[in-house]
Amino acid sequence: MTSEQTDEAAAESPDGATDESPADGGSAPTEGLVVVSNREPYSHSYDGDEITVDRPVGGLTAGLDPVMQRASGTWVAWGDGDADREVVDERDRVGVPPEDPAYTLRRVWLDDDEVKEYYYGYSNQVLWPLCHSDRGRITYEPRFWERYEAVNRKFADAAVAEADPGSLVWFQDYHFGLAPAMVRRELGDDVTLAHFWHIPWPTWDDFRVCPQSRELMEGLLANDLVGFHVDRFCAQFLEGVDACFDEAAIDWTAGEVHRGGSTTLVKSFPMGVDTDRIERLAGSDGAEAFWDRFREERGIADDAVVAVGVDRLDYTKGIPERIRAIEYFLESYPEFRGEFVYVQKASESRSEIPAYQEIQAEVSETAERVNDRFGTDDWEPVVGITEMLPAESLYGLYRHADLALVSSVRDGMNLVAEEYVAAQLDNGGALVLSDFAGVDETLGDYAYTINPYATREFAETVRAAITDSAEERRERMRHMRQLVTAYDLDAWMDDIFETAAALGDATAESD
Ligand code: GDG
Repeated sequence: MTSEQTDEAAAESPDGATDESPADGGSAPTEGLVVVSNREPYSHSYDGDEITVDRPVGGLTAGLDPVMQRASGTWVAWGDGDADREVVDERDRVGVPPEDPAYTLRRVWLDDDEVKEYYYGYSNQVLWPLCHSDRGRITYEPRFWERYEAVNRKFADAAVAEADPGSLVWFQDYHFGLAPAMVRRELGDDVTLAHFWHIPWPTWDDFRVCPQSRELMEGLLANDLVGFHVDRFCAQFLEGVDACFDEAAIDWTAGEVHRGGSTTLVKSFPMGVDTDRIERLAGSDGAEAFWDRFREERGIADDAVVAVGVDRLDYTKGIPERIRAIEYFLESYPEFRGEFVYVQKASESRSEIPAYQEIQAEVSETAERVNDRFGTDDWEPVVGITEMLPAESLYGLYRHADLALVSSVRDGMNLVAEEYVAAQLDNGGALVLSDFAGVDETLGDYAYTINPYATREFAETVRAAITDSAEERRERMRHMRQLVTAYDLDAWMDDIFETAAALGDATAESD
C-alpha cells in the first residue's frame, strides 16, 4: 500500500528545499511534548540497497519539527516507509533528525487490512464525508469502526508509553477520535491532552447520522482542549455535545464542557502558514526560473491573465464547480478568450476510494470539455499540472498568478488561500474565495467571495477580480497579507501551546 503525498497539509510533498527557516514555536513545552499524528515527519525508504530519508518539507510537519527538536519530545506516527522497520530500536523508536537526533519518532505499524479499514475506511469514507456534510458519500461498514477502534488503541498505547507525568499529548485530526479517552483512562489527570481537528465539525443534524457519534464525542471530550479552525465548528461541536449528553453542562460563552468532573475547552485556532518561508521562496531565483520555464513550455503568453487553483483531488474542493464557472466566464465574456489561462495544480489523493476515482475523472472530463470548446491552436484555456511541485516552484506559481481560485464546497481552513496571499510580494494578486472554506472567516472581508455553486455569479466575480482597479486589488491584498503575517504558523502553535499550558496549570493547582 503506498502512501499519498498530500493527504494532509501536514504531509506536504517532498520539495527538495534546503533552506528551511526553523519555526519559532516560542511557547512550546520545554519537555514532555508528545505529538500523535497519522503521517510521520521522517520516513525511511529503500533506494536500491540504500536507505534514504524523506524529511518534513512544509505545512504543520515542517513547522513542528524544530519545536520538537527543542522540546526533545516524542512524535507518535504510522511508520509507512518501506525501510522504516530497519532503522528503529526494539521499542520501535528512532532518533530524528537522522544526522543529529534531537527527538524521538515512535513508529506504529499498520498492516494492509488496518490501512484499508481504519484509514481508507472509517477515517476517509465515514468521518471525512460526514464532517464535510456529504452524507451521500459515506460508505459505512461495521468492520471499519472495529478497525478504527483497534488502531486508535495502538496509537493510544504508544502515546501512553511515551508520555511522562506533566506531558502535553497533542493529537492531530480525525484519525484519532477515540485515542484521547484511551490515554486518559490510563494516565488520568497527570497529563494534559489537546486535540486539533483539521476538518469541519458538522451540525448535529449531520453528525448524528454517524452510528458512533456518541463514542466519538466522548473520545474527544477526554481532551482538556479541542481546537477547530473557526468558531462555527466549535459551536456545532458544542451543540452536538448538548444534544447527546444530558449530563453535560455547557458554558457557551467560555466554550467549556463540564461533564463527569472534567472540563474540556473548545476553542478556535485558525491555522496559519509559514509566511517567512513562503515570502523567501516566492522571491527566489528558483521561483522565477520555474515560472519562466513553465510559461514557455505551456505556451502561456506574457500578457495573459493567469488564474491558479492548487488542490488535492478531493470532492470537497469544488474543482468541477470552478471549471464550470470558467467555462461560463469564457462563454459570457468572449473578450477574455485567448487572454485568460486557468492553471489547475491537482494532486491525486486517496485513489483507492471510488468517490476519489470519480472526482478525478470528472475533473479531467470537465477540463477537456472546456479546452475542446474554446481552445485554439495557440491557446489552451485550462492547463493542468499533475506532478508534485517543489515548494519554490509552487510559490513561484502563486506569486505570478494574477488570481487564485479557491472554491471549496466545504473546507476546514484551506491553506492554499493563505499561501497565495503570503506569496504576493507586491500585493498584486486577487483571491477569489469560497464562502464555505474556513479561511473565509479570516480573509473573507478582503477576498472576492463566491458561492461555488452559483456559476454565473462566480464567473462575474472572476471578471470583477480581473477588471477592478489595480489599486482596489492591492488594497484588498495588503489587508490580507497583514492578517496572514500576524497569525502565521508560529503564532498558531504558540496560541495552542499557551492555551494548553494554562489548562495544565489549572488542573495541577486543583489537585
Ligand atoms: C486539511 C483540511 C486544512 C498541494 N500541492 C502541492 C503542495 N500542496 C500543499 C499546499 C497546501 C497543502 O498541500 C493543501 O492544504 P489544504 O489546506 O488546501 O488542504 P487539505 O490537504 O485538505 O488539508 C484543510 C488543512 O488540513 C490544515 O489544517 O486547511 O481544510 O482539509 O499546503 O501548498 N505542496 C507542494 N507541491 C505541490 O504540488 N510543495
